[in-house]
Amino acid sequence: MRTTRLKLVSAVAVGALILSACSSGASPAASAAAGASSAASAGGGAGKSITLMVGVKGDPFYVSMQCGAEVAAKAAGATLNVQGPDKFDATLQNPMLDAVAASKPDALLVAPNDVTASAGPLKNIQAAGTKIVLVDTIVTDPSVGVSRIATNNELGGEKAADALATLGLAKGAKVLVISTDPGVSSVDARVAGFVKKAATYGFVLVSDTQYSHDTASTAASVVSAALAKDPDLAGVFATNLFTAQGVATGVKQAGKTATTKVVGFDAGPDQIKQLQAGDVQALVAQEPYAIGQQGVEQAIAALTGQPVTAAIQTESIVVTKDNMTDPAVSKFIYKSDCGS
Ligand code: T6T
Repeated sequence: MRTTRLKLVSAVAVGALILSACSSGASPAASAAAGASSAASAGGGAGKSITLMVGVKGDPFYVSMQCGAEVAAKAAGATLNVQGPDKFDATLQNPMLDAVAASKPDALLVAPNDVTASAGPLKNIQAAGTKIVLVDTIVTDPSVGVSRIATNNELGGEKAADALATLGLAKGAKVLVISTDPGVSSVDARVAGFVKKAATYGFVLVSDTQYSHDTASTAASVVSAALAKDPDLAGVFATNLFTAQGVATGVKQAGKTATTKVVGFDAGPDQIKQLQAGDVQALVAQEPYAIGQQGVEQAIAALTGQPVTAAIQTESIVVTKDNMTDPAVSKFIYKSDCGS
């Protein structure tokens, strides 16, 4: 089962929340809402302009999302323009969103950088008639977006705690969470899920959540300071790609790889190399390609009067050195470009 979705079929039953589980084989798009996928694949988006505003440029998670969005846009006959800030930072993304408002695309797929700070620019864009689909991250204001598509991040955080338990951490084991920044919906939910599940195992958090600002070198410094303070730190949960890469590097540099287990989120090519090398023990991989593909399909559905799915939750899977070559798992590994 790859995609679980919460459906709000707005056209016929506003307010009716339907929980359903769908399974798909080869293509995540196959499990998209029927109206959305048929409108998109039949060229139903011919002539429509779509902008994808990613959370940050050059991140393999968003590269994979772009690849999925490109395929869906091409199938629909729509144009896709991709943009993103150099850092995951609302003060950089918001001016770009203001520029999108001026260009008035038919639809905007966006991964907002902050649950509150991103809301104003998005409301302006929406008020001008652009259909917004939130992909990966959200804003707190529920009025923004016709559809929201993201990993079940809280469940992903729980899986990270489960992975540490599988790696042998038991009651009393000291653990630390290193995230990016507070106010990012995706990673905040992962932290919440992890903390909740870690408590059920009796893990002991050595401090409040620490922050990397989405920078690997900062994550490495944070974990090395934590190891200096708590040399018996048994596990670290790093909530996203660059944080996980930096934590694995920091633990290795401290000579603690044998005793401090690292579980990260995401599955970029460099993370997979770290997994192979034994510098990180498990990764919770998402489905960014599916998020991009379904994002375009929902946008086109909204633009063509088809039923729109208000909330779609995509899957995650725990990748380890042992299972990473299994095709059912390796298909979750992210792309560094759309040709790979
Ligand atoms: O983990 C992803 C994404 O889901 C999150 O919102 C931000 O960080 C990533 O892009 C990975 O770097």
